[in-house]
Amino acid sequence: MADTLANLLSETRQFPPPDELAANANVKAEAYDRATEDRLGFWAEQAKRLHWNQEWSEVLDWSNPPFAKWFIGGQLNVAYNCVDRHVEAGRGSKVAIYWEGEPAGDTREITYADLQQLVNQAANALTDLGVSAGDRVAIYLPMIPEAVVAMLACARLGATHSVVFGGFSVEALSGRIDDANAKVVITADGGYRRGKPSALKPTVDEAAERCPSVEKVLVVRRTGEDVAWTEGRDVWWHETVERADTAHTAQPFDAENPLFILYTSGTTAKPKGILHTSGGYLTQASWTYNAVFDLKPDTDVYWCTADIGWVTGHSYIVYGPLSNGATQVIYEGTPDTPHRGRFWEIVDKYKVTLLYTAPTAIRTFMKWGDDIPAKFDLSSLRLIGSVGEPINPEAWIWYRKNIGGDRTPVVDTWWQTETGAIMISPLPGVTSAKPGSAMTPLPGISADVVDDEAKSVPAGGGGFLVIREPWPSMLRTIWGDDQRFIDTYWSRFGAGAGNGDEWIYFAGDGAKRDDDGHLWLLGRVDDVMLVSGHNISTTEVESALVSHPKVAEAAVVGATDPTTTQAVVAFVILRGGVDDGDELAQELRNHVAKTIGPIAKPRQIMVVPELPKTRSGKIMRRLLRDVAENRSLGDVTTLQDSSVMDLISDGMKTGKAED
Ligand code: 6R9
Repeated sequence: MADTLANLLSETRQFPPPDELAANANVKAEAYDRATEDRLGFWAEQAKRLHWNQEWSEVLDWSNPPFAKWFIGGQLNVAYNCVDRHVEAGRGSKVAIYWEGEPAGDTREITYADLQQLVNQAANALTDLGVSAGDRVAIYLPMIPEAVVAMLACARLGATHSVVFGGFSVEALSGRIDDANAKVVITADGGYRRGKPSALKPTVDEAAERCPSVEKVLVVRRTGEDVAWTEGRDVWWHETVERADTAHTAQPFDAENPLFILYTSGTTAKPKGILHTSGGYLTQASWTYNAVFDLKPDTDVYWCTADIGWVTGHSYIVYGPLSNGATQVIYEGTPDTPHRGRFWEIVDKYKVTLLYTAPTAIRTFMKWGDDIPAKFDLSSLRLIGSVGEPINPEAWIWYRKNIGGDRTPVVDTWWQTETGAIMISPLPGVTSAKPGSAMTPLPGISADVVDDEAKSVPAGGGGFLVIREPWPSMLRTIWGDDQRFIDTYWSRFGAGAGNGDEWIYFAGDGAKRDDDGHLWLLGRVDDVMLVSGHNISTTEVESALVSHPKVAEAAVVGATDPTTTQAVVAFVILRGGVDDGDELAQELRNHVAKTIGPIAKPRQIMVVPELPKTRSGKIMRRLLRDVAENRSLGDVTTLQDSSVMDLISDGMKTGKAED
């Protein structure tokens, strides 16, 4: 990418916070000034929202960059902070989790007192299985309460959990177990997906055979289907955890004690084990949850639709909400089971007030049609959030209007597995949000958009998104590979690149700063297209396509082109009820030219039924590039549904999509 990124799309709509929300907001505008004046003091103040057994002596140790330590000498127990302290404060009978299984009527209600007992039992059972502080435990479970319990039980013992998406292959699972040298794997016989039981245990059995570190496999009975059993290694959850003592005393651990490893899929062969520790991580996960979702613990019902195997599930299902004593919904299944209104039925049923989901889901709902959410009462919602990808302005507007009743703020939250918690987002009681913009860094976060030489780009400019100062929930390293940590995140700019003494974090996203100084995320810089000497972000062309009334979703890639270096190739999914007529491709090409300029006009447009996505819903553009350049497909192990690629390649071969 050259020093700037073309700034093509302009957006003038803006939505101020509702008066009542602004008046009662947990975090007000003054927080920005306070954090700017004294960043470390600001974070120390947020850390005090937690219970510490031993206070820290120093907020940040940045003497050995890029290896940070936060809250030096401080001691706490993460699980105690998420569970016990609420019970001790008299809130034991408050519901922590309304769990909704995929099969109709399969529900559980778990109070904070219940959760405390469950976590204590699991901690006792894990201790019996030989787990102690510092050990790694792999968790490969469906979206059932035991997943939350297992994570908290590890945290309680000072052990490190590594959650792997239920649904990843033997290859992916064994690679992750092996890399972390996990001693115990916690799994289930299976889970429910699209109305059918889907087995998990056979994958674990095969993976465990390849992983000599695995001593025990703890199995939750969820579907009741038959499973193979290895005596001496396998134990049932209901025969151990559910029979264990419900009392357990939590020990305090050092603020820098490892809390979890989470593998990012990445594009290269070997996944990166992102390491997060305890005190700083919990401080930022907890404070951002309170600030960005404006949680009122006595009245709010929160629902995050992410899977627990994604960082969003870690920070905004487990650690953020529970450390704040929230009441939340957890749903096991898919949005279309047994019907396409399932999400809205759940919002209506539990009177959800705060909803957090992903652009990929929002665009799917757009595709399914406005009439589906319209059938349900969504008036309980007071704030809705988005995470995972840039949200196209039109999808943002659709979300606000059809889900938020044209009333609720929308918070578009930018962050990464590596950042641990939200970094750039509106504050719902302060910010007048623009559709498609994550707006400004949160108080205490120093994000910037820079050119090739790490100089801030002026208003109206585009470039690389970087973070200039360490933050509490930052990754501490890549598990077992400090050098790769330095090479991957710290060697593009600043001291790590041999320029000056400022350590600058760069994790691969492009962004632009608009005339008001607000930030717009433009996707991964690896995806930026070079067309006739212009750097064009895939996000902007996709947003232009989605702004056409017939398009629900679009994925754009740059394919090698003999005359323009790269040419824009677009894959589009149409909105419900729209016909794929002969004129459509030309109409869409013209629409892009009109919205953002002729330079971005796609060479080719393909109408497709689905797009290749990772399990967290991110479009795998790499595979689309393979298709667009007629190559055989690269690594597909993290693909959600491999049959979509056949559909797309077939369409490409028939040439149907060419205009
Ligand atoms: C939380 C999560 C991180 C990457 C990140 C960026 C993209 C996430 C975004 C967003 C634009 C947002 N991303 N949120 N892009 N706007 N609000 O998604 O973590 O799975 O590690 O992905 O996702 O490209 O770099 P992770």
